[in-house]
Order: sequence, then C-alpha cells, then structure tokens
Amino acid sequence: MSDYRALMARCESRLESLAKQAAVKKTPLNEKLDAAGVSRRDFMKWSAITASTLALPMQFAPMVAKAAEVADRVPLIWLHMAECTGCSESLIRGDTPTVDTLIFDYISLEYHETLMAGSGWQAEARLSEAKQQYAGQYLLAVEGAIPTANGGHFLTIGPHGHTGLDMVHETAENAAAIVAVGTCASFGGVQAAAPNPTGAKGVDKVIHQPVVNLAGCPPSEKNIVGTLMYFIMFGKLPPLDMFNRPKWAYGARVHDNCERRGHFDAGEFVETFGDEGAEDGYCLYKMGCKGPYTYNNCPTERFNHHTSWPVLAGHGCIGCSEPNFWDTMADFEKPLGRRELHSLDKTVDFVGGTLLGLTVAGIGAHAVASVFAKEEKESGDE
Ligand code: FSX
Ligand code: SF4
Ligand code: F3S
Repeated sequence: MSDYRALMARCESRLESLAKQAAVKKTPLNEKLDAAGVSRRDFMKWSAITASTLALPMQFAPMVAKAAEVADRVPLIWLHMAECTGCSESLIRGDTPTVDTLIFDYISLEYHETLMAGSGWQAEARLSEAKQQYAGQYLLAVEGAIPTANGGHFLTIGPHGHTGLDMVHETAENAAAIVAVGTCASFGGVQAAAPNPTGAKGVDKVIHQPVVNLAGCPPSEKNIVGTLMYFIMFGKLPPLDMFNRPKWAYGARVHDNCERRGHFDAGEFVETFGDEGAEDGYCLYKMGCKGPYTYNNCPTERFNHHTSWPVLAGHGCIGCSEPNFWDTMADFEKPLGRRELHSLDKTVDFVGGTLLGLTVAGIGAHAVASVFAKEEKESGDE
C-alpha cells in the first residue's frame, strides 16, 4: 500500500506542476468533450476504466481525469520510419471520436507527418523548433523500424534527405521519454523479416536511452493512449516486461482471456475455415492461432472502439506483438505444434526462454493432449 501512496504523491505533484504551466490549447478539454457529445459522466467512466486498464487502484480515477485535462501541456513529437502507418490509423480511425482519440487530439502534438498540415521545408523547420523549444520535456513516439544498412540511406526524409537513423538519434537526445509505437518500432517488424535487406531494427537497438515498446501490428488505441496517460500522470515509463512492453497491457497471453478458451479446453476446434465449428465460434488453434504464445490484451481491450479483434473476426492470432513474429510464428494458418519439434524449440528460443515454461504450462497438458489425441484418432481412421 505504501508503494501506492508514493505513486499517488508522485502523480499529485506531477499534475500540480503541469497545471501551473500555461495551457497550450485555446479550447479546454471539457469544451471539446461537450462539442463531441461526451458527457461528464461518460468522461468519468472513461477515467475509471483507464485507471483499471493501467492496473491502478480506483483512487487514481480522478487523477486520470485531471491528467487528461492537462494533457495539452505535454509536447509530443511523433516520427514515422519504415512502416505502413497502421499504428496511427489504429488510433485515429473511427466514425465517431472517442475520449481516447480526443485526448490524442488535445495533447500538444508538435510534429506528426501524417496529421500535420505543413510539409517539406516547413515541416522540417517545425521539427527543429519543437526540439529546441521543448528540450528535455517532450515525449518522443517513433512509429516504424529504422533501416540501418547502407548508413541508413534506405530511408531518407524531408528536403535535406536526412536518414531516419539520424532523425531518431537527434530527436531522442533531448526527449523526456521514448515510446516505440508498433512492432516495427519495437522489434523491426515486417521490414526486419528474413533476409532483412535494409538492416531494419527496433528503436532500442539504435539508441542508448530506455524505450517502452508498444508492440502490435498495430497496437490498439487503448495501449497507445494508456501509455501516454501514464507518462502524463507520472512523468516516467510504466513497469515493463522482458521485451520492454508495459506489463499492464502485455502481462497476459491472448489465450488467457480469449472468449474461445472454453472451446480449446473442451477440445472443440475449427477444422477448416467456414465449417460448422467456425459458425459456432470454436477455438482457432488448429487454424494456426498463436494466442497461446502471444502476450497482449486484445481480447479485453479490442480495436476500433472496442468493436472487434482478430479471433472475434474469425481468424487466429498471428502473434503480432512478439519479436520476430513474421519469421517465428509463420505459417500463420498452421499450428506451431504440428511442426518438427526442433523448429518449435527454435521459435521458443527466439520468443524468450521463460516463455517456454509459461506457454507449455499455460496451454494445459490435457488440452494439448486432446488436440493431438483427436488428430491421431483421425489419422488412424483414414
Ligand atoms: Fe508496423 Fe505501424 Fe504494423 Fe503498420 O506503422 S507495426 S507495419 S500496423 O503501422 O509500424
Ligand atoms: Fe483463443 Fe486462439 Fe487460444 Fe483458441 S488458441 S482459445 S482461438 S487464443
Ligand atoms: Fe496481434 Fe494477436 Fe492481437 S495478431 S492484434 S496480438 S490477437
């Protein structure tokens, strides 16, 4: 409990000092919420849900609300490297604004190539101004992998042709904290898939500062905004797992909270896409679901205003929040367990030693046995 009191005191003093700074946005957040049709009650509900998503006790809910109200005092610089921009899309797409998207709009977004009006010389000048003006205070978000081969020249940006590698180095130098948004920025993503011709790497492989990895291709809006809220509230990075992912978001496997888990335990599987089992929402393990090997909160937080997530949409998880998943989790529509044992071992080595124990224990010996007993029976019947 004393830990929480210390955390609370830290949060209070951080929010007080942010509140004393001059507001950056002319329209305060409550007016923006009103205009978007979000009632005070809905906003307080959002604050309580966000506190619990961040694994904070309910006493923090009013502080989440206060942090949202002073979010415009926190400058954010968002760089795009080698990627598809799906991470930004995950956050900003929606037919109606949510509190999460409104907060992203309200934070002092100083530079974001997709969203800003300026381009070319103007954009470049804005970036260097923001870096100077807010040195030591800005939060740096990087989306996309950083090509490092050929001196980084596989990615050049802006009228001076700066390499992405140089931009990340220079912008990271005076950042208060650094967030890698998406699996590309966290671990290299699809660009780093074998044979990785551009030498693409995650942000933490090219700089020396600590980086929080918001893995996922893309990560959900909840995981992005939750991490921003944590930084606004505490001025520091959240507790992280072995791959530097926030524990509050990546602390459990997809399989642990999946709504099809009961079918897995009962040995009820989709055998081919579109069969009766698929209609009945059976488990997708035999269709290659990698939920048992993947740490993320997709089943509980979902995407696009909480409407859906891959398994609910009828396809297995492809392991998109794990390092090197393009190489280690493919074939995406076949279970890893059907491969030669040595190749499964290799995958688990990549994913991380401790995961092996957790995964094997977590799958449940009886359930695995039920999958393979059924398979053996089927092949015996042939
Ligand atoms: Fe990568 Fe984000 Fe996947 Fe795309 O940009 S994590 S390819 S969804 O958008 O970086
Ligand atoms: Fe859900 Fe996939 Fe686990 Fe089946 S294997 S319960 S579909 S996460
Ligand atoms: Fe990715 Fe699997 Fe979630 S594919 S989006 S981690 S369900």
